[in-house]
Amino acid sequence: MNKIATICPYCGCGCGLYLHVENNTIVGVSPVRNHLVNKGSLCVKSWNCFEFVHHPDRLKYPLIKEKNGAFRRASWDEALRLVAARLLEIRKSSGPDSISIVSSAKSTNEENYVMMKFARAVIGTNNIDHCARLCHSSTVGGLADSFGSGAMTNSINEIVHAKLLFVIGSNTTEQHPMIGMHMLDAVDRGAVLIVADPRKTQIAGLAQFHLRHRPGTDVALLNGIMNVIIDDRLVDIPFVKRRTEKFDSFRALITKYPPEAVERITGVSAQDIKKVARLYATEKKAMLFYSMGITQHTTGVDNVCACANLTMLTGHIGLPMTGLNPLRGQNNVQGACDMGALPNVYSGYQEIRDPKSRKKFEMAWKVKLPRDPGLTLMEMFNGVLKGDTKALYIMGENPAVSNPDVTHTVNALKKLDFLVVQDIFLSDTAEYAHVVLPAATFAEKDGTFTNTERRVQKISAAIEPVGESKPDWEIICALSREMGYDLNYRATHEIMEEIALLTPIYRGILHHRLEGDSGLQWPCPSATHPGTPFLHRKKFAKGFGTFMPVDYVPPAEMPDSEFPFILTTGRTCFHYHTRTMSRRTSTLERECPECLIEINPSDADSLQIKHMNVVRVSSRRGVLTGRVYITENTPGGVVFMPFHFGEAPVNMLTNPALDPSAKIPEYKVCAVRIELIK
Ligand SMILES: Nc1nc2c(c(=O)[nH]1)N[C@H]1C(S)=C(S)[C@@H](COP(=O)(O)OP(=O)(O)OC[C@H]3O[C@@H](n4cnc5c(=O)[nH]c(N)nc54)[C@H](O)[C@@H]3O)O[C@H]1N2
Ligand SMILES: Nc1nc2c(c(=O)[nH]1)N[C@H]1C(S)=C(S)[C@@H](COP(=O)(O)OP(=O)(O)OC[C@H]3O[C@@H](n4cnc5c(=O)[nH]c(N)nc54)[C@H](O)[C@@H]3O)O[C@H]1N2
Ligand code: SF4
Ligand SMILES: [Mo]
Repeated sequence: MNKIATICPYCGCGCGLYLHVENNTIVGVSPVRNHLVNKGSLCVKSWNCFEFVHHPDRLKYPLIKEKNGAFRRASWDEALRLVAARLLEIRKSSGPDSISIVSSAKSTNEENYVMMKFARAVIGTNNIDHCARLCHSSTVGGLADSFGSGAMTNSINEIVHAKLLFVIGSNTTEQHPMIGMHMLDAVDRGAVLIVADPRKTQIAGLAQFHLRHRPGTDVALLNGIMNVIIDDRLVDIPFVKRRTEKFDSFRALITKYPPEAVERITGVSAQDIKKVARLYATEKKAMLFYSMGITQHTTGVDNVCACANLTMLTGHIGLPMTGLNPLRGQNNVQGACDMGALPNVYSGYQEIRDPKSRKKFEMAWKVKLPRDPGLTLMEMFNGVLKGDTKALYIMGENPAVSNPDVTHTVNALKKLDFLVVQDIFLSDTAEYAHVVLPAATFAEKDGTFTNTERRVQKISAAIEPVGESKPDWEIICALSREMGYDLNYRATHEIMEEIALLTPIYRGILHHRLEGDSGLQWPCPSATHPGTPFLHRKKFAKGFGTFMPVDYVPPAEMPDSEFPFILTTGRTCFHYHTRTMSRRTSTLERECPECLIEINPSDADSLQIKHMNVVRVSSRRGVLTGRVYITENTPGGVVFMPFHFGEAPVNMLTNPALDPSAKIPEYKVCAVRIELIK
């Protein structure tokens, strides 16, 4: 049996594992013992991460849709020729910006780089985006304004040495289990754990303080905490003076948020706000963590800026065991952003609007590049319905289940002149495609993933690609050549060499430096640089850190007499997103076979609903049915549903209202009605 060291394909923790291979078949998994993140452990998804790889449903050859709507098997030659011809035709008749590209946070850095080069150099459009838009675009935007860099500031292996952990809007032990493990180790060593979450998650149950605020009231809560810190003279004045700007206007705004007023907005007692403020401000080794509870709001950027303000006010940034730590979701969502699979930047966040950057990429790629930022993910689908977007190329994403208000998305998918889906399975989205291209999984390819703490790690092929599937980068290169642009690499290390050459934060990151158990954390500006465990050490990436005064604004859609409940959506620990992989994994499916609607006992009582009764949930956008799970973990007035299940598509209900600058949808709050089905 061979043991191949690689990285888990699920979440952004980036755990190291071995795939055990016999006769080109993966027969088992085991953790890398010395890995800095998982230290010899794995979570349940990862222990079972080889089952989907060999699942009979894997796409094994290209498919072309026939006139009668059925797919037929095609050769690679035929499929690529068709895709190239259709894309060239559409570009000729409607211009390059009538084509949009969705890249993938499940694919490698090398593949995302190749995809963004394909969009910009081959198609000639900046219309490229990916699921980070639905996830941490508020972080990328908000932290660019506050600090100048939108990434997790500190490292996972610092957590155990911290003395205080403040976790806001992150269900860490379920969604980032191995980071959760470090947090619980810290608590065992005496660290104080504070959790702010409307739901009583597992980690909230383990916290000394659980602030159970109303969904969408984070700005008020954080402003209230900062009001106490200023009032009690707990501000780190030397830090604020030396390292930050615009403190005065910020302080003026914070006076509007005394804890008693904040109690009325959030439902958290003034007493608790004061206690938490004092604890956080006075402990030097205090780390702040957040995730989707902060970002997925129409005020996502404001929420992120409020978190950044708190770290600057207390000087809890730029040192080990401090910082502002957005937990990135997908295995390679950090990398997909780093590689410029975004409409406004090339790799390494180099602005396309900056003539110097554009010139550099034009010289390297030997083509003229488009100047204006492209469409964001939701704008692409709106563009289809408006008639501006004619073709979509979707690699490794399943918007027919994951977008908000999916009815709108599905209408757009149906209306497209041409849809290509490149996936490992025939996903819900792929059903609408004109051409489906079979991609190889993480276990069948080489390259790198960048985890949430900016750690770039090597993945290695354990087996040959299943059927005729190919690694994403090979497919895109072959398609480019078919379209007349010579995109050609012999292996993924050559792609990384090009990335390093053009991307200052990745300059020293080359495959041969990533052997071993720890990879390299960017920024890594030279071939001898050891990587950067924490950011903003002596100065912020943008020079001074900026206090951004942000006021509390309620969510876009609040409950009323017609739709009296707040629906908040998210995840469970046994399933992953649109379930393409986790439902094809018997252990995970066994543990969580159906979508349950979580409701508080008092609400269930008043609606005369019993445990496991079937209810109808409706919002202004759609209706679904499902069984209820009565639990105190969900607060009164709020129902919770995971978005994993195509059978109970919660995104038929969610509100597509967007944060005005980050364009992230408000997945965490919309108004619904619940009715018992007799
Ligand atoms: N098992 C599993 N793991 C995953 C994933 C998965 O699908 N399954 N997905 C990965 C991805 S891409 C991501 S982005 C991460 C997401 O990881 P998380 O962000 O931890 O997961 P979510 O369930 O989306 O939401 C987090 C928490 O926000 C809380 N919340 C809801 N509304 C509010 C609010 O207004 N304020 C605050 N403060 N909190 C609120 C919810 O109660 C929930 O506990 O998980 C990653 N890991
Ligand atoms: N209601 C609600 N909706 C949400 C959220 C929420 O909290 N609530 N969260 C949002 C967030 S944070 C996220 S990140 C998105 C996720 O949304 P998506 O990215 O659309 O969801 P996934 O199911 O992860 O889709 C990944 C696809 O890639 C395929 N795949 C896996 N590996 C590979 C590969 O190597 N190559 C290729 N080509 N394909 C591959 C999988 O089969 C799958 O179809 O969902 C968002 N939607
Ligand atoms: S914590 Fe995340 S990266 Fe680690 S094993 Fe679990 S799913 Fe994989
Ligand atoms: Mo995500």
